[in-house]
Amino acid sequence: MARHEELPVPIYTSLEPVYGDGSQVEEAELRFNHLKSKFQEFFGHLPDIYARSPGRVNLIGEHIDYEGYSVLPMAIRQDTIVGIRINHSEKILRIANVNDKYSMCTYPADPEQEIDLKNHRWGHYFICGYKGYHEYAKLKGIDVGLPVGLDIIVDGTVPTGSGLSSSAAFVCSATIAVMAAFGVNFPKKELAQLTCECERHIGTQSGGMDQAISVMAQTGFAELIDFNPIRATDVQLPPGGTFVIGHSLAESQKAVTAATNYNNRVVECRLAAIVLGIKLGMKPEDAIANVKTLSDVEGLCVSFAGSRGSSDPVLAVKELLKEEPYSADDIEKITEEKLEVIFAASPSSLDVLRAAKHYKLHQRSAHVYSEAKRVHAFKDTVTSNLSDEEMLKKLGDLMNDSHYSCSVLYECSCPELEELVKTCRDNGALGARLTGAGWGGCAVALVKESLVPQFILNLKEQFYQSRIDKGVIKKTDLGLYVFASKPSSGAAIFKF
Ligand code: NG1
Ligand code: MG
Repeated sequence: MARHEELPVPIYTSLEPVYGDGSQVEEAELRFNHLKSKFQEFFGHLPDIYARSPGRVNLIGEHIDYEGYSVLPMAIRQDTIVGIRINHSEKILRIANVNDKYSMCTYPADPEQEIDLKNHRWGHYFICGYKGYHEYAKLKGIDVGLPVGLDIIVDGTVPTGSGLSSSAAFVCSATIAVMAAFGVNFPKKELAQLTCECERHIGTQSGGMDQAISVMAQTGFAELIDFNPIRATDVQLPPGGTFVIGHSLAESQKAVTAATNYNNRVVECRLAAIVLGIKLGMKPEDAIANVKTLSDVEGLCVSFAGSRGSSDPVLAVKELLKEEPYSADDIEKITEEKLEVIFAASPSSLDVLRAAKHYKLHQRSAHVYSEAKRVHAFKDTVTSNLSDEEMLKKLGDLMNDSHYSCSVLYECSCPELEELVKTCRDNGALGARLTGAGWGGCAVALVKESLVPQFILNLKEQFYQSRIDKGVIKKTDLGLYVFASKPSSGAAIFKF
């Protein structure tokens, strides 16, 4: 039997396979009806076809996908639905949203168009998928014909800027909708790769975790996602534990702040990898040409550690990289090349260099190597024969260690997340950590199933009530900001 990632995106004629048969399917029916009537209102007819793709919560493995390391997310039920119809009358992409907050965006029906990154608009995420589909179709020799107009509507329920990957849910559903509108379907693992690449048109140098889980998730399982090539392995979570997601209510605007946070870390990791490579015997020009990620020099670090009786690459980091931040000058003495030359091919990295004061190579690489290990420890714990009780405790400890590393070594937390994580732990969470890119957004806590209702009540009282009082959120919206989550299913196409 083919692994499920080799299969194309499933096409359904009813909502049940994705939304089950309980209240969720009723909710989905309402959403689809609303979406259809809005589409009718905007465009005067109904969509031809629909695509949906979910958000995700990352359980462990933060900021390591772009360094080539495996991560362990699960899909959540919140998703983005895109309704689409080819419109031969005008060569325009008209992108509407069911939410009035997002006014209609129009773009030329031109797959070659550049995205205007200086003027951020919500419709840009659709264009990522539109361009991505065409680039990939071209690569596969599929005749896409002359550009045609598309009428599009979007309905997203993944809170934005929350670390739950609203962006990937949008880009994946957009790509799949365009693909489906043109009557094409690709294997899920190819889609995971292509959506990862096309989301980079928005200017973040993302790894592939979010798109991979959004496209390939299976109901009831978290997935261990490997890269190069992309693979997904089902991970059955232990009974008795539930993941509760809570929003810190600090919004992380990753597309806007990339140069000083997300892309900055990608650049720091690359520099750390090059410097480690050189210190471990590579010629500077070879390291610059060939070392892209910390995983590229892990072998060298492990050999070095081996010479000291260990197998931990962090040992090489500790001995070879100073803890004080590096200046550009410090690094250029080692690389014998200007940083601007090393990153000449990447405009978004050049933005990072312009904004950076210094580079914390020791801390960033210590995080990446240790976090990569924790992902495997998490997976091994789940498949071990520990008792449920012991297993949950161990998983919680790993999540706590991951948070510490994100917060102290990677510095991608923020005061609101720290407060929320602490509140979770004070109320009996076995472990709690920030999830997603950080700098705002959500935390995820592992909680004993029997304690979940009380746990959520306590969070409401101790974390959210003061924010309701200050008018940051409405009491009636609380359910959007704190909820328990089960692993949900991946992308799907609907044709009714
Ligand atoms: P979010 O939480 O969606 O901003 C980002 C990256 C991931 C991964 C995590 C950190 C994108 C689309 N996603 O996620 O690839 O690197 O941060 O683990 O940029
Ligand atoms: Mg995102």
